[in-house]
Amino acid sequence: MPVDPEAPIEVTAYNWVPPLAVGLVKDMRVRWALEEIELPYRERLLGGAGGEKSAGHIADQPFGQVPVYKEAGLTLFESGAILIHLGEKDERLLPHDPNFRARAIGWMIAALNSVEPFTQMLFMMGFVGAGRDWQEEAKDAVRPFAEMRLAQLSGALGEKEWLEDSFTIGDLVMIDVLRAAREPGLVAAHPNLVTYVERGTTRPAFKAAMDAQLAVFERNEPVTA
Ligand SMILES: N[C@@H](CCC(=O)N[C@@H](CS)C(=O)NCC(=O)O)C(=O)O
Repeated sequence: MPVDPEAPIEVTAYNWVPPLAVGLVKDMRVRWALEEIELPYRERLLGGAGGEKSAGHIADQPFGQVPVYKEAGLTLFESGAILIHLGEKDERLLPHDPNFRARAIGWMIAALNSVEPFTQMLFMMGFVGAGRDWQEEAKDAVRPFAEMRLAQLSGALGEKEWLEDSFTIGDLVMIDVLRAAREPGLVAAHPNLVTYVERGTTRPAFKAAMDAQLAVFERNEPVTA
């Protein structure tokens, strides 16, 4: 279990989030990657999501978000950048072969830039549009784009276990994006994506990361930053 208050690596997370975000906060990606490569980390807890951001946090993360990753001499934000950095430490996340590595990074960017914008927009409309008369119309406008991307991804994955020859940060982020796509029927329409998400989320490292994120909320941890 890599959460260790004495560890040299620090990951910033929230001590509280709204119920719909529990288990989905993006420090999960960093926790999961660290668990995969068995690197211990300490947690730095910010007050609840949506609260006021301290100047210190804005200096670390200009958008006031989590995750932030720190190690000696380096403060890094953006989950994708953090995962590339961790992948450079360990080929269990990013293979050494340059072409394989480039394709793994490509898949990670596809998750962040080609799939997540649509799935996340649908997710957001579920709460920013709650009780508004335009909610269903707005979701109907976005849903076909999300459906198209998932159909394309399903075609690319086919019957393969992972997007490339072995599990990489491309799979880690893609699976994290897919498991957050809670719009009914969206992922379920593609049995190979359903089993792909199951394959990722039953990895012991994922489970350990999830337990660590949930433990913070369950313990109602005090803010440490
Ligand atoms: N692109 C960023 C997104 C991070 C992000 O969306 N963080 C959310 C939690 S999941 C957050 O801190 N939201 C609060 C806010 O935006 O003020 C990344 O991948 O690191």
